[in-house]
Amino acid sequence: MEPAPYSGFPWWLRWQHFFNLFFMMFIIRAGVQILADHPRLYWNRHSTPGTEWFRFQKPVPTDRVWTAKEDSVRLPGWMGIPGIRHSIGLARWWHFGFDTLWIVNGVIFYILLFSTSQWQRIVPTSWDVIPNAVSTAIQYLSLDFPANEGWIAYNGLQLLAYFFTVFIAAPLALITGLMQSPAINNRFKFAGRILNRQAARSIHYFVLIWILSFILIHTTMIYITRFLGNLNHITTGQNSTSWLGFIIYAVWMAVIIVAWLVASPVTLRYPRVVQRVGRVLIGPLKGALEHLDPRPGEYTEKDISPHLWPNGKMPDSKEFAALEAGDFRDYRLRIDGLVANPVELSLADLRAMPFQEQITQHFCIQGWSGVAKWGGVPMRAILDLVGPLPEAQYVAFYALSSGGPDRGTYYDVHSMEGMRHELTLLAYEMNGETLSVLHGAPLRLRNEVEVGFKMVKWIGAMEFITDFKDLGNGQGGYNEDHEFFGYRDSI
Ligand SMILES: Nc1nc2c(c(=O)[nH]1)N[C@H]1C(S)=C(S)[C@@H](COP(=O)(O)O)O[C@H]1N2
Ligand SMILES: [Mo]
Repeated sequence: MEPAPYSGFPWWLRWQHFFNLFFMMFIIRAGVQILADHPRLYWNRHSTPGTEWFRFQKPVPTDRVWTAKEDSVRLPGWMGIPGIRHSIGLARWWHFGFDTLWIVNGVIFYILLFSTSQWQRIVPTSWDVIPNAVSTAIQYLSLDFPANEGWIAYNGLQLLAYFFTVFIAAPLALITGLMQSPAINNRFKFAGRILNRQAARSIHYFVLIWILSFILIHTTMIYITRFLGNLNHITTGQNSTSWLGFIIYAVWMAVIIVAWLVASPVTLRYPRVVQRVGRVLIGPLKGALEHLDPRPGEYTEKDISPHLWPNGKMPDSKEFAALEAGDFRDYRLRIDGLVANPVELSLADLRAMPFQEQITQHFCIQGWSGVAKWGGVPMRAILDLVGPLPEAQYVAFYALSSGGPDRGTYYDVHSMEGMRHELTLLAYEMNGETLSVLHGAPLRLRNEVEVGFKMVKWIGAMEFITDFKDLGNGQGGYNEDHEFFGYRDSI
């Protein structure tokens, strides 16, 4: 074969190939960890148990309450990052942080590819590629391997595989990743209806399967066709069979293996550091995009999900049991802090206030979603009643339940802007009926510009504050303190 202008592998391509592999390893591990937090895939927006087309968890039990947190699966630490159960908070920092690096690497790769002749290696320029690929496939299947001409040009099958991976699978991973984000999925109304969050999760998973198959076949072919030659192409950039290629390859693999082995233990030892690094890498971009744009009337009765996954740690105190036994007649919502008029309100007081009903989509950080109708007191009416002082910047919601074993009260902090939103409610009804304890009775928050974990259920008190540094560990909520979630995590 005549050497083409793009024969050989320039230095930038060799280094980018290494970085690509390095980033992908951790993106994949953290991604599988994220999937394990809700180990079910659906095509419908409702995440209805029983309608999943894939799961690696037993069917949802019907004889007992089964929360989304209980459904989370534990992965071994060598596989997921960091491996322990329900560690999506930390896995997300890894996944998104490395995504950023991977995308920067990818964009540079695209630019260099097209500003040199290298693109001709992996972009088919004639339909001949199809018959060529078919005949190569037949050769492979009959174990009569075609000569490895990889230095000069790829055969039809390689061409198609590389083209699909670089120009279809990689962009699809990005698009379906973004469309899983509550903020983005909710903002692009029309696109979000077609590529709903669950469909985006499912396609994202197919991309994973493609990439894993590609890595497996690609690596196998490296080993069984002219091993040293292949290694030299991608390491030394020489068309030779020198052992130097093998040595560089071995060093690269050693770097990856060491990083692989330390990733989970280091994450568990220094979780805040992982969070900080992740925030440096993705934080500003993430912050800029973290805006849901829920509209009244966006969903109608027929959109209501047959089942909304319950979540959270149920209240288990004697006091709560007593309140529940008395149908919450003795329940009082305490509202104080930086307000002109602190109050204590009974359910009857709340029911006497203005009533608002809305049908909205709920997004849990774990990956599930669902639509429900909520009824209760608009937060604007509460603001009018208590009169927040000008210093009030945030509202802390405290639950009548703990967040986890011995770690204190579940709470979360919201901005005043969120409180003034027309869809922010203190809900005591769900789908036209009195709210059940499972979903937060006597009173739960609906702040539709936020994701699930911020919507405190079983609310005991609301406090208007200037800053949340002094509450809990100072991160703005129970999950922010203990699960390393971001203050807003709607991406
Ligand atoms: N008090 C309290 N509120 C909570 C939680 C919790 O653990 N405790 N979990 C949150 C999470 S993670 C989600 S997704 C929603 C779930 O609401 P649902 O059970 O009505 O679906 O409640 C939120 N509110
Ligand atoms: Mo959640």
